[in-house]
Amino acid sequence: AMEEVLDGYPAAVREITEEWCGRPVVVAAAIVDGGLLLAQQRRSPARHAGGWELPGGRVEAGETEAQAMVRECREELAVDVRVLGGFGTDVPVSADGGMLLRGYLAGLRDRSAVPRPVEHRAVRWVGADRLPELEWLATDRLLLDSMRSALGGA
Ligand code: 9L3
Ligand code: MG
Repeated sequence: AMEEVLDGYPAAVREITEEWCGRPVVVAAAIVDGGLLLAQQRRSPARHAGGWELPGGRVEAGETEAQAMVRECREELAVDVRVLGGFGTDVPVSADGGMLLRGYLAGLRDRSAVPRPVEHRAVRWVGADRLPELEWLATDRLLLDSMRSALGGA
């Protein structure tokens, strides 16, 4: 589909677009509830252990990004989320074969559900003032301003 969209564009534009827009996507959920954002702490792989991130993972074949987000949040947190909108900008995940991290704003379907760290070391609800204190993965740290905005800050 992308080839058709790019038909007629100069070769340089096609190359750059395929290089960047054709990358596999890792979705990340900015789950917001009651003025707090959900962060989770990784236990693996070793280079990410202890780092904090937004929940999510790779989009699998035949899946939409929204479907991937719902699946990942079930797997990682054992809760159902709904996609509420876009979030931030794409961030390259350079260490992993040129994937792109793409965030979506999300909410809990059942607000009384309690997210559990199924695969992770810890899960925490964080207010805007405490966001910078966490040791975010480098990719997710680039989304700090967007996290603050999602919590209603400036
Ligand atoms: N990643 C970075 N920040 C995130 C997520 C969900 C993922 N918020 C990076 C870590 C891995 C890659 O993307 O290098 C794939 O993620 P996962 O499938 O290991 O969660
Ligand atoms: Mg994951």
